[in-house]
Amino acid sequence: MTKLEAPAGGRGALRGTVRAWREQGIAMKLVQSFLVANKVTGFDCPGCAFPDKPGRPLVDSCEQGQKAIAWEMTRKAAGADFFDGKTPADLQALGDFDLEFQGRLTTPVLYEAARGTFRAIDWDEAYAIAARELRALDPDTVAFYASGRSSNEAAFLWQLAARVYGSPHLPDSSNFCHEPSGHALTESIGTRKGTCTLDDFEHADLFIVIGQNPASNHPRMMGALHEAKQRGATILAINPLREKGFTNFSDPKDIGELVTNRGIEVADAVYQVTLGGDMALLKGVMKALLERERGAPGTVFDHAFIAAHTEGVDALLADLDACAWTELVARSGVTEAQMREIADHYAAANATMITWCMGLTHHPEAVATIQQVLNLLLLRGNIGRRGTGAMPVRGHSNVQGDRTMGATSTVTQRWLDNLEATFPGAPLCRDGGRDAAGVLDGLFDGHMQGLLTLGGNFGVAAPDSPRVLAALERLPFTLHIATKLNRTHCHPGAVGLLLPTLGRTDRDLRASGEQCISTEDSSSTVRASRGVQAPINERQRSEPVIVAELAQALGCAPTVPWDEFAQDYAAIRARIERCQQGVTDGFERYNDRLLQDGRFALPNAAAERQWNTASGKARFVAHAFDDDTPLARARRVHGDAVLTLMTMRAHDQFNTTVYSHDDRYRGVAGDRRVLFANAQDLAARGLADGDCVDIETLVDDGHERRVTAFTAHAWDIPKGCCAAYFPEASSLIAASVYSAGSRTPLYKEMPVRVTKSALTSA
Ligand SMILES: Nc1nc2c(c(=O)[nH]1)N[C@H]1C(S)=C(S)[C@@H](COP(=O)(O)OP(=O)(O)OC[C@H]3O[C@@H](n4cnc5c(=O)[nH]c(N)nc54)[C@H](O)[C@@H]3O)O[C@H]1N2
Ligand SMILES: Nc1nc2c(c(=O)[nH]1)N[C@H]1C(S)=C(S)[C@@H](COP(=O)(O)OP(=O)(O)OC[C@H]3O[C@@H](n4cnc5c(=O)[nH]c(N)nc54)[C@H](O)[C@@H]3O)O[C@H]1N2
Ligand SMILES: [Mo]
Repeated sequence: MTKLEAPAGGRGALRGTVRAWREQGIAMKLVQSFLVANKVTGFDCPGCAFPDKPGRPLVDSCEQGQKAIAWEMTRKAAGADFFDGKTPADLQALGDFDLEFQGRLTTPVLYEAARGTFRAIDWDEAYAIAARELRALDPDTVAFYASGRSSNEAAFLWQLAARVYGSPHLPDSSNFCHEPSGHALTESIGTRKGTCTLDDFEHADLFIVIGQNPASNHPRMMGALHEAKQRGATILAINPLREKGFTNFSDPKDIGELVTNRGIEVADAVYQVTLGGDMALLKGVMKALLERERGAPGTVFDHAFIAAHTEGVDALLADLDACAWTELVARSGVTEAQMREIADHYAAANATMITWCMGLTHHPEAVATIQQVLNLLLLRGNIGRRGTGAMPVRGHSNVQGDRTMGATSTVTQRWLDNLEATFPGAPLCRDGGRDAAGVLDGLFDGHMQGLLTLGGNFGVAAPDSPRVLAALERLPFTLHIATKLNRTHCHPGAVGLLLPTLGRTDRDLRASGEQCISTEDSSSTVRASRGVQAPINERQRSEPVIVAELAQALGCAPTVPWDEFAQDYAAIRARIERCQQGVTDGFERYNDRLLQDGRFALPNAAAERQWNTASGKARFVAHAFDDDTPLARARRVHGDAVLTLMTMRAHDQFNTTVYSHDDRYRGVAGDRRVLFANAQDLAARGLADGDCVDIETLVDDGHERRVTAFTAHAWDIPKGCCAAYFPEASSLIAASVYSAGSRTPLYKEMPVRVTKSALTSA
């Protein structure tokens, strides 16, 4: 069926790009930005964190990147005229799309509950108010959230400012995202980061893409897969949905496909696993491999690698022996034959890469499941060889770099020692801090008193969004540094500041000249990024400048050269280099290499087969199934009434930023309040395609969660599973249940009940 339709990518992607620019009122920027996005001389695309290829001719950003760029480069502005006299209720009345559509923020804005309205103020007043409010609070009640859009330089200053102020609470968007990947990788192979580079994409002969929709969320990865497919590689997708990028994709860079408007089937097969069924599926694949190995010893497992480099294989094999096929089939929703087929492909491949994204991380057993991915790779020595490896494909363009810069609640003692040595005389909070889940607890129980954010949309991205937004209004103080207005900003504390920042695409001129910042992608390449467009308004300041000036106004650490940092970001990088000694290898001559070559790669020990685990070996980690997940508990109480809900992205959004109400690749237009469900599940509830439904969460924690008037779509999704878009369905996600070990919200495994609505869909 899909063959006759326009492919994903291709002409549609080019049309989408042109439309994105036109909507922002920008003519002819297209060509220029295509030329400079992700080029050595230009800026790092503010979209996803997939690595870019230096020296690639002409086009190396994608439709989705171009949307993110156009959205940021808009000449529309929300300034004093827009804010003065408005109440929070006025702003809350606007939809998410309309809030951001106001354009770029251009002036500091203050909200005071005593007045009840917002008003534009100048920077000095903003810093003075921030300093006054922060001094009045106990630092232990203040959190500093970072989204992954900022730069290494801003993230470094952010964590430094928090710690000298006295707060260790540095929640970040990673807590909502790839947190379980970091946990699993660290325990299993001694690195927090993925082991693959673009070179591996060019040399793998099997790709297993799990829980990821790259056509919408990492289109440059689709380009890499498309190339791999054309040179004969096998690509397997494990996903409850037959995402269109897998079944029919045309690379917009392929002129032939563009002319014919024909795509290719990029994936050789899509295995439609049930939501949360991946651990069982991966165990099934390994069980099949074990059986093959026993039938013909030495032909499947890489015994030399296992003996020299790993520990724990016996416990894993014992676990596989103990699992019955019937159980693995029931839990995964795929057949034994399908699991054996994946095993056959895997055994036949010389070099395998496995990539994954939120389909694995937003689940209760996320860490355990990702460790099965690593177990599978280790069995055939598929880490540390060309064309092999484990790749958690990161979300935000600099989410990995923010972590490398210590902007997170858990850092090593060595990092804190280095900070102290680099900034003698600066008082530094060395306590362990709250992650996002800890901050949410503190917001609900009244412990937290202040929230500062460096980008992001905390109150909407978090689980239980309505409760979080209400809790933010109860805080004495909130401060947000942002490019555009979003819903979190509409719920200020008693005193609320909104500070307008430059983005990636904006030229950044300081006393020492034009500045560059740096970012780190999913393959640990650090690159320079320079804006190309004059800022829309001279009042906007860059993130490093805002954070440095804020910290200076606060006056906690006069020995830190905040002013120097604000004038010359090379001075920040010089300190970063010192602080990375013994923490992250590869930052030597940070400034020189960045300026000379535009980029450099950080080494990855596991990719060199050096395992920074306690034993010095890579570890096979066996896990039993957990039968006490929120889903299992709901099933025990509500039986077949329970469906498993995942919240996911449409093609036309970047996280909480919604570009349009269409999802071109899923054939949905003009409506985001939709529920994708299996036709049999709908029928069992007396429902049919097109019906108007209500959805209610079945987590027994004393809170009711319900959305109404969603339109049901009968969909090709495994029985028992359903899907809706985030943020429209975000209020259904409970902030009382998290994934084991990493405390990531269960955005893709909420037990829900679906019923006919008394209302009619919009
Ligand atoms: N254009 C664009 N690009 C983006 C983003 C964006 O919003 N827009 N967001 C960025 C960010 S921060 C991130 S983290 C990434 C997100 O990138 P993705 O992880 O691709 O995004 P989601 O829409 O959350 O999609 C999850 C995918 O996992 C599948 N899935 C869900 N549950 C399961 C499961 O239990 N098992 C398996 N095997 N599959 C499952 C879903 O069907 C879907 O295909 O993209 C980044 N890039
Ligand atoms: N239900 C549900 N919820 C989810 C998810 C899900 O799949 N389902 N996914 C989760 C994931 S993977 C993630 S990563 C989080 C994302 O959570 P966040 O990172 O908190 O949210 P974003 O929507 O990416 O933030 C968008 C805002 O960032 C600001 N911004 C954009 N660019 C810049 C910049 O350069 N500088 C600054 N200072 N601000 C900027 C703009 O004001 C914009 O409105 O959401 C999580 N929430
Ligand atoms: Mo993410």
